[in-house]
Amino acid sequence: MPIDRNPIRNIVILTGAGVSAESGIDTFRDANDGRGGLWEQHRVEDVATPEAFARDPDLVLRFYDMRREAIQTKKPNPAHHALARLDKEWEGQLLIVTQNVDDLHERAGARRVLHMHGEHLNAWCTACDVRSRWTGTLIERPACPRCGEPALRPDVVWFGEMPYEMDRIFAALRDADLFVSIGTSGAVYPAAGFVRNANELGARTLELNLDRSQGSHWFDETRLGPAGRIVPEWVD
Ligand code: BV8
Repeated sequence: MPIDRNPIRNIVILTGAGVSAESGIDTFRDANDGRGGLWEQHRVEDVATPEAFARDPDLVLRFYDMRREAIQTKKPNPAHHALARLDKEWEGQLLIVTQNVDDLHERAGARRVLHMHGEHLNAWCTACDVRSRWTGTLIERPACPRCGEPALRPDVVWFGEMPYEMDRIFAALRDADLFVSIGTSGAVYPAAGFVRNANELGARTLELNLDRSQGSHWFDETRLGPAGRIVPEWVD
């Protein structure tokens, strides 16, 4: 059943790895496929940290080079396209806050997108602190396009680092009449806590997910199924 559009003016949508799963991008923690968020037998939480980068930069750069290359062969799925349609049509405030570092929301045509955990297709120079679009690899320590130093790291928020644009996210939550969470396990904070902020601020809360998440009990409503089907059903 589509959104009840009358009392809703302002929407915040949080997406996680599950919205890109049907595009062929692995999720992090799907226990039901037995991987449990492993990469080369490393837990993501152990690779996606500044400490891991300091300890074994080649391992971390290889992890991101492999994923940066992989996403460029993937395409948006019906969930991304439905959210892009909603973004285009919605006259009130709308913000897609994504934990994902792929660019599939944008490639589907969404414009009001905020990458709170950074973007695979950017590199961040630790020498001059400038971020540049980067589709190549980093393992060979290429020169920063701005300062020329071989000091580029993935522009991705690691565990223990502050997610991007938190002020903008909380401002959107304060205005929201509806908070929708799509394809996230509710395992990682502060994103996993947004539903509680939304509840306290008086918004209605809806979860669209393949399985119940760690935060399902905080939502007014949970609809289960693949995002490629249940997101267009919700939007259209
Ligand atoms: C911070 C970038 C503070 C890297 C990522 C104890 C308690 C509470 C918090 C903490 C704690 N100990 C430590 C913390 C903080 C920590 C945290 O939350 N840790 C967890 C593990 C407990 N958080 C942080 O460190 C954050 N920073 O807190 O900073 C601070 C304060 C002051 C100063 C400095 C700092 C930073 C967190 C960001 C980490 N970076 N990503 C990368 O991508 O490589 S997190 C990583 O997990 C990804 O971004 C991912 O998006 C995110 C969340 O995962 P999900 O997107 O939910 O994906 P997941 O696989 O888990 O779930 C997929 C879901 O989809 C499932 O539910 C599945 O059912 C569903 N699904 C699957 N297929 C489909 C589907 N749904 C629909 N359709 C389908 N087809």
